[in-house]
Amino acid sequence: MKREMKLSGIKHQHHNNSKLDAYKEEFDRKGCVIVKNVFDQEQIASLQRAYDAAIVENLNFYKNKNVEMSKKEMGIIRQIYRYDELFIESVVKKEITDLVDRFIDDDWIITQQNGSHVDENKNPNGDSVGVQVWHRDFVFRHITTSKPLMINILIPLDKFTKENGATNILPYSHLFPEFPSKEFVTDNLDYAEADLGDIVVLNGLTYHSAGQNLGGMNRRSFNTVFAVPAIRHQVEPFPEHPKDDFIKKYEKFLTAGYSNNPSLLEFIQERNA
Ligand SMILES: O=C(O)CCC(=O)C(=O)O
Repeated sequence: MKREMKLSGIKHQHHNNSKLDAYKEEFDRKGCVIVKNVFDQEQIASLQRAYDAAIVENLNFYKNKNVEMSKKEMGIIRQIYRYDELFIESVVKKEITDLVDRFIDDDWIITQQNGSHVDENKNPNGDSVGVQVWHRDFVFRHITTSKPLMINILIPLDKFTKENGATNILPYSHLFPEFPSKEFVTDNLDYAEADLGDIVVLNGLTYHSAGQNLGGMNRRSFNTVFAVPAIRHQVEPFPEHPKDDFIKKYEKFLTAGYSNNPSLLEFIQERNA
């Protein structure tokens, strides 16, 4: 039997008119939401193949570079769309851009897109490959905002389960500037358990961490960060050697016409426009 909801002393109540409204309400209140069935199995299979190839290409890329890779960098494929356009193509489809338009409610650009995989952890007390550090994607910011300035969308390329390292999320943490105590985190974290085809959407201020993978299988995903254009790109947005019409196709999503460093005259002209 469905229990009737009774209210008392409430003059204002939020109402949703569509499924997207309902997702947005959950996102606004909790700082996170899992949106179901955004990708079909064929799209996921292509992304899985592209991801496996990107792991190899990424290792090759760093092989002869004189750069020290910290442990925290393991399991991350920075600017994954450099290796395959499919990654950026898959997040600029209407279903995703409509959601981002709605959730950010402002101009936005893609400031980062990183692969993130957590390999099986053979040592339950230690870390394995993967970003198992608590953080906000809006890094170093101990603030709250009345509207999201940044959101990030994690796309699972393997089913996310508690056992295989589903992202650990601290719901409502976008509403508090500081990171809570160890006890609070342990008692209140949620596991973003998601099926293939689902996407995990977080406010850029929501604290999260990749989970420990004790599940006997690797867990792949990629994370795209969308932010108002006042926020910098993590790295120069265009790959060193972009393929044919990459810039033409994706400039709109990567810069939205905002130049990172307008000249003084361009700046004044933009203000007059
Ligand atoms: O892979 C994950 O579960 C989390 C990834 C992540 O935290 C990030 O890309 O910012």
